[in-house]
Formats: sequence, C-alpha cells, structure tokens
Amino acid sequence: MSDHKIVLAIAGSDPSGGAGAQADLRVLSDMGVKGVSAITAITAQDDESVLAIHPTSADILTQQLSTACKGAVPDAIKIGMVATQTNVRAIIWFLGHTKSAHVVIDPVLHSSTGTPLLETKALAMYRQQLLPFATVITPNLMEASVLAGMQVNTIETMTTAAKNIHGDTIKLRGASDKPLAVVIKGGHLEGDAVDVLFDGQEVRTFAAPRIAGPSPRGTGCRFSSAIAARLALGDDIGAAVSAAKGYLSAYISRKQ
Ligand code: PXL
Repeated sequence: MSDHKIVLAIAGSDPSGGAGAQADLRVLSDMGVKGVSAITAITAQDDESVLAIHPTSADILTQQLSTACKGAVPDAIKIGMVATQTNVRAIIWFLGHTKSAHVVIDPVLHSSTGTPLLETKALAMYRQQLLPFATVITPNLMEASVLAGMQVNTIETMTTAAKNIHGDTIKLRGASDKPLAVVIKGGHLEGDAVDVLFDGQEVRTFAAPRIAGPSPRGTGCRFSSAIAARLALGDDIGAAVSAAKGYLSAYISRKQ
C-alpha cells in the first residue's frame, strides 16, 4: 500500500453511496490508488431527493485537509460538492499551500434531483479564485451553460463553451505554465454520450454508446474521480478521460 498513488477527494458525504465522497472513494479503490477525503457537507439523500444538507464549517474542513495530507502531498486532488462560500475560501487557501500536480474540479452546482449544492453567493469566488487552480474542469451541460453564460446542448455549443471556459480560466490564472483541460460531459445529450475536451490547442471528442435505462446518480462524481486516479497513475489527459469513460460505461451497465 505504501507505494500507492494518493488521491484526495474533497466532496460532500452521501451516506447512501450513490454520489459524493463515498462514491469517490469506491472509484479510487477500484482504480488502484489510495483515496483520502475531506468532507464539505453532510447530506441525507436517496434516489428521489436530497432530504438534508449540513455544510461542515471551514474550520473542520481545513483541519481535515491538513491532516489528510500530512503524510504526503496527494498525487491528484478531486473537488466535487463544496456547498458554501466559506468552504470555497478554505479550499482556495489549501490549494495555495499544496503542490499537487493534478487538480480535477467537477463544478457541482446541483444534485441530479435539482437541489442546489453550492450556495448562490459562492459562485463568483468559486469561478474567479477556485477554478484557476484546476488542471481539469468537468462540467455537465447545465454547469457548462452557467460557467460559459450560454445555452449548451449540442456538440457545437459544447465546443464553444469549452473554449470559453478554458479562455476565461486561463485569463484569471495570470502567469502559469500549468496545463488546463475542460471536458464537457454529454451524458444528457440525446443519442450517444459524447464528451468534448479542449486543452487550449485542440478539441477532442469521446463517444460512448448510450446505455438504455435511467442514468444512475453520481456519474459526474465517479467520472472526475476516475480521471484524477488515472492522472495520478501517470496517464496523460486524453488517456485518463478515455479510461474514466470506460469505467463509467461499465458502472452504468452494471446498474441497469
Ligand atoms: O452528483 C453531484 C453530487 C455531488 N456530491 C454530493 C452529492 C451530489 C448529488 O446528489 O450529493 C455529495
């Protein structure tokens, strides 16, 4: 175990295991990396609804982050639900003091059942100060629409939005030679599930056949965790996205 790569999942707790930190840790284990975690909110939920959200304080989040990473700098960090502006600030502080090579941000704004998972007043700080730490950003169509300020619902608009989010984030970063890729997830498109990646140079698409039946919860959490695991293991971004997509297709098939 000691030579395992380490991935830190910063996420909400979903005790049902459908989404959030519990789902993240399961993926990290499946992918052969060591998962550690820091909880931004405790939720109670099932497949129908989010029954309760109790955000953790920035204090306890900060203490979790420092203790989880005390032994070693994580090889990759995955950020999911953040919940509050004070937690956005705590994570920004932590990332400013942590030299992890890969930071995968899944910009979680709502649950799949429609409940807000980031308070509205936190959005400006989240976009302007947290997203610039990302090396990979993985919005779904709705999140991409909010971040790019345009309706995103086709491969064409996904491509434009990925370029806009990439450009805005690079501008906010200032001088930095860290890579950045934006991957817009097409799981909610009609037809094949096509994801669109823009890395500042080229646009790539990743297609997988749609699996019939209702989509299970937590696919976004699992996708970003799988990308973080593969990056920690040394994949480049294209290989990491392909592997994550393969993992997700197998997961969705198992659930049907
Ligand atoms: O899928 C988004 C998500 C992320 N994190 C937590 C969640 C959910 C959706 O419900 O509960 C904790």
